[in-house]
Amino acid sequence: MKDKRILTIQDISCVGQCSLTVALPIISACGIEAGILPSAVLSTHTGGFKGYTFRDLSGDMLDISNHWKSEGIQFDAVYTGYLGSMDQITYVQKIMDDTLAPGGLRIVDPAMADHGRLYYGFTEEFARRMGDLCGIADITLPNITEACFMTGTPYEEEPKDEAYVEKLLDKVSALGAKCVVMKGISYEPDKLGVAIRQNGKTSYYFHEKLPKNFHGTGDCYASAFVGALMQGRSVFDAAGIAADFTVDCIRKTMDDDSHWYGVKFEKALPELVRRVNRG
Ligand code: PXL
Repeated sequence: MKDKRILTIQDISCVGQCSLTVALPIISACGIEAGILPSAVLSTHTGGFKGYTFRDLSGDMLDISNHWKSEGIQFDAVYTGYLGSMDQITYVQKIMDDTLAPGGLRIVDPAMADHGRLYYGFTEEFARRMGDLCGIADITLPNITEACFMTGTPYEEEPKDEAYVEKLLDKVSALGAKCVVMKGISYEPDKLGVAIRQNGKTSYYFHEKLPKNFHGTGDCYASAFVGALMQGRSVFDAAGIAADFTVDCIRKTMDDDSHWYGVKFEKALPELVRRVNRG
């Protein structure tokens, strides 16, 4: 049997438990080979550390993928996360065209914003450009904030109103994305969930809402989703497995106040592996 191989393109934040330092171990733990294309190297992520270093690797991205092309290396999916510039978005579009195997999936997590605000260094123009990348995606995984920025929609924290969520899903779908997995939906006080828009229909997966938020949970979510999907789970099942994994990551972290910068996803991997391999 030919096993699946994916490529993930995002930065390396050396410390901080996000982007490639979580994507690679999580996808590998799911039993899927992961090639990586680091778009930048930072000493830490940008959310709460001061004075971090930033080495832009944009200039290497096409050289790396051209080498793969010359070697005939292809991937069953390309999954993108945090990207540092609009040029990188352009390069990613070409790298997807050049390296995807026939039928390969474009999976775009527009990791750039949360809780109504863009991450440090991003502009509204960048957000609209990210909307173009989501527009060519087979599956995109925005949170509510990212969906709002990409579609020019006023932001509502944890919208209670189903009509608002449906409208937002319509707008992200109108960008061109074939399937949208939107995170951060809450219609009841102690439940949080994801809305999945596929083939014009919306389904929901709800889970317990924990009282704390952490950096990097979007990356844990997207990585577990990719791992489960590439192991043959449906989009709906993968969205649920990824949600439960992310809740478990938060639960295993929230009592340790010294661990403010990310989640202890390592502790939640054994259960993820069991779930992904169960039938
Ligand atoms: O988790 C998203 C992320 C990835 N990479 C970098 C970040 C962040 C979030 O702040 O700063 C560099």
